[in-house]
Amino acid sequence: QHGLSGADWPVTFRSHPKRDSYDVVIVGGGVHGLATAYYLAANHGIRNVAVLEKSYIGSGGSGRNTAILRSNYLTPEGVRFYDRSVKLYEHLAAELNFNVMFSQRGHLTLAHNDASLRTMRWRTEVNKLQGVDSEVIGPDEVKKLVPYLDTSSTTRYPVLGALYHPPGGIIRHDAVVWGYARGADAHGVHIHQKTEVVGIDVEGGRVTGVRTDDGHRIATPVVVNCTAGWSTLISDMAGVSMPVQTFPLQAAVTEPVKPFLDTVIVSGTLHVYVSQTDRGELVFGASVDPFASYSTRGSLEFAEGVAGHVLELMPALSKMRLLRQWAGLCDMTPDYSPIMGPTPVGGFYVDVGWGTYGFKAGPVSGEAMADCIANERPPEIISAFGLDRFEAGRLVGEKGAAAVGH
Ligand code: PYC
Repeated sequence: QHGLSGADWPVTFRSHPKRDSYDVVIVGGGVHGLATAYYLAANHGIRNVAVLEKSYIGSGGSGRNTAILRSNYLTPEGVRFYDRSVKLYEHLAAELNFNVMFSQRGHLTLAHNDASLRTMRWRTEVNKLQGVDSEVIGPDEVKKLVPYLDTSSTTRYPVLGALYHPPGGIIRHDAVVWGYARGADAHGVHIHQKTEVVGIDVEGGRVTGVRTDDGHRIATPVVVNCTAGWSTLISDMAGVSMPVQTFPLQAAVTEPVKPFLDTVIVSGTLHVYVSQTDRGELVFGASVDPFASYSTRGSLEFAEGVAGHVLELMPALSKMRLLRQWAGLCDMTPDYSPIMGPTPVGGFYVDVGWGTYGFKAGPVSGEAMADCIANERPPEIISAFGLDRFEAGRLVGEKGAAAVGH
């Protein structure tokens, strides 16, 4: 008996009445929105900040991902950016005084053909040039790291090698959300759950306020769109159109079993990734669904497909039972890189277009967006990700670094 009932649990963050005005209003209470609020307050002393969340915090992509962290991307801009996130994650438990359970267990992207091996070598070289630990290893080394993986040469898609990325791993995603919420709250940020933004007021080309579904009008000179799934709808309210299409991405977990898998395994060819949580469940993910939709329901096609491909990798799992499955919404951009920074509407900022990479980018996005708002210009680390790159043709192609083909 621990002696605590629910009523005795310490409050993670407080509720407040809404103010009539804030210096900054952040739309979206996931890891991006909460981290932006936290760093605005902690790094820049901007505390009169509201985070508006239409459901409960972490109910979108932050609670629906597969909790994988890594920085083994393809472009120098992407590698530098995601590496800063991994570095922030490494110190996040100490920064927030909250156990986020980051397990840097190593990340393996399997290559089943020559073309994939070539991409893995390319990524390795780009990673090393940016100081990120990645290397291509052969099937024997893969087998040592993952004894249960079928690395025989007789499978349909034999393992020819892998991109091994030791700093990659998994984390407790809810703890990241709660930790940032608690940290932001301690600095005076207001977090308003069950508050949907239904309008953004723009006058003379500048944001002046937001309207919420409970009838409030909140005046503010700065609105930050930190949503996923609804990023185009929120941007449309400010009159800014986004080159984004939204697709569901499904995932599933099994019943818990004794720990046997202490790396993250990804197979782009088989469209599947697998890791084992600290509770012993196996977490499976795949590609986005093949059609644009806002649905967050799981499908039988996904469960069948993922199970079949996992068994091609690890036939010994055939008796395991799936416990649950779910979907999150992925806002795909044309180049698979995010859209971050100011927009043509004064005071309207975006931190959107995360595709399947959003959760892992939470800390660096919060840090960079806070810097961007406080100093009124994008910091170097996100300068390549501006909305204007599509018109200027300066794309940052990260499709080749997707965990699986989409
Ligand atoms: O990019 O590592 C990744 C990833 C895993 C699941 C979705 N995206």
